[in-house]
Amino acid sequence: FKPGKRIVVDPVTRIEGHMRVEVNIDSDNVIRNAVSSGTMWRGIEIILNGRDPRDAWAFTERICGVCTGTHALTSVRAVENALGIAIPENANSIRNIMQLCLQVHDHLVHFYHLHALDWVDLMSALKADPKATSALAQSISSWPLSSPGYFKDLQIRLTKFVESGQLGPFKYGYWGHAAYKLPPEANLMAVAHYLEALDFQKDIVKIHAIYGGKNPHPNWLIGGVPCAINVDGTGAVGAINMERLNLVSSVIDRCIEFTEKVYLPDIVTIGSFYKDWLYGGGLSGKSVMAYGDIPENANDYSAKNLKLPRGVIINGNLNEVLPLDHADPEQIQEFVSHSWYKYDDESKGRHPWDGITEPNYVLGPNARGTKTDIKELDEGGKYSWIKAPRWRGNAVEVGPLARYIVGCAQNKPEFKEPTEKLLKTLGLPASALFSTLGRTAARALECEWAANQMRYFQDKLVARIKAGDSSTANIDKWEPESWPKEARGYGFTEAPRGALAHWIKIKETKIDNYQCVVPTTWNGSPRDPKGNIGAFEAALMDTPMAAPEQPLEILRTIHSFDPCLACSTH
Ligand code: NFC
Repeated sequence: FKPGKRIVVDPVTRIEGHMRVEVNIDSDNVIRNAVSSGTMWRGIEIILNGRDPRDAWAFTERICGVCTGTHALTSVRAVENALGIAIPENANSIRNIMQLCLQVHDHLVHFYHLHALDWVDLMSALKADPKATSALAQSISSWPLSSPGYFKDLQIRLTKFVESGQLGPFKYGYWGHAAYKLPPEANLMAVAHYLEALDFQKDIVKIHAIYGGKNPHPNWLIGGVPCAINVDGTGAVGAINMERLNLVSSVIDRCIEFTEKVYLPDIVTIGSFYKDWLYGGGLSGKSVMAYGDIPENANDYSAKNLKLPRGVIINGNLNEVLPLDHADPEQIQEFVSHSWYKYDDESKGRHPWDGITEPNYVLGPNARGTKTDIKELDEGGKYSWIKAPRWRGNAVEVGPLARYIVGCAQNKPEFKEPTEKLLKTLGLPASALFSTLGRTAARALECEWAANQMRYFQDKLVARIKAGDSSTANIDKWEPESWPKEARGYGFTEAPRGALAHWIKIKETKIDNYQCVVPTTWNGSPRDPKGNIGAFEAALMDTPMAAPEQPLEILRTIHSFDPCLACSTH
């Protein structure tokens, strides 16, 4: 390995989709240049042209099976916005529960199954003392699965698994890497929770299966939700009855308990051993954006009615949260000067209502290799299937950390208090939030918030049903004859990975243009015409690597965003 050499990580694994990272390091092994690329394209925006807008949710939902349902929700909101369709209160509660359920599921799966092994050394767990592991687990939580025998049994199973030589998904981990800091007992406890979360996550998605018919890719509906409520037991139709409502309720209780007794204590324990590793802040201390989501009341998407915060912070000015307007052509624009698409004038960005998606796969003059076997990308030319979205020309970070930063800047106690409490427990200053670890911690805090909000909307739904309201859909404007000749609209959500919006133009009852600007499009964005780098690239800068031929630090920071490349390139 030669200092100064370019390091290529391709594919980046334990993410969704196809991603490549290249970095340059100095002789001191510190990253001085970072390049992130989405290496596969989907073309869903083009597939949508000419189709019935009422079907758009089902196509866009297939952009991704991980953030399953979130594109569908964004899509039905965009069509409802274009056609002026209002939904019933019960539909709003059920949509919120589905979206919050996705947050909880994604955050748990992301932490335990995609990210934890960047901090947890699986092999070191074999050396743990089960008794000491039990004492550690009982000192941090009242979670019942914590006896010495429980950890002993697990260790025996794990040892057999390792001795079999068939490590499966764990085969290529950088076990024993100098950047791992946990003692064996903390590693063993975390491995136990990895397995428990793997088992539990299949129960969480039952909420989607009940309200949306299945998971992944639950069903949605323009004008409401497709599940009918039948609580008196007499009707032939109606999937939602008391037994189903009680099952949803019990899963919600378990989500709250698992987050509070397992996930959050693990974050504190693991975080306490990595307090000195505060790299990876990137854009988070500078420019962040949140659209807001989870409307308290149906049909009002203004900031005051949204339970997740909305606004933009630019250049680290936490004293001013700027307002957002998805319809303003000057605010959100996508650039393609470094993306594999074509515009007439690539020095300019395009607002999504006027967005163009025309593929154009060419490599920059300094790329090495061929189009089908790239050795090194040229970041001076086109190098990614991800477009470069900007807010008033600024690259921004989106996601749970961005939401918590905006919420804290707005002095919202439900975001500020848990954040301050966590920082205090770890003995860290507020600035520590702007880091890889901060991103990981914000996701855990948000998981707890989302689980409790699910309880709130489930109770609200049950109270309305008890009061006699079983309405879940409004079909007044279902027939295209009732639509105007031309219409345009947008819908937005806060997907688990960040701010998501779709823009639609409808002409003669068919889709005339459809554009999605997705969380990982923001975070994984390549450079723009002015050379501004995106959130992934910014977060990798200035990170020292303990052993560059085993790029654990790159994975740690990239994983902290929970990238979804299928979404980003759509
Ligand atoms: Ni796929 Fe996504 C869509 C993304 O919005 N990025 O959280 C959401 O995937 O995971």
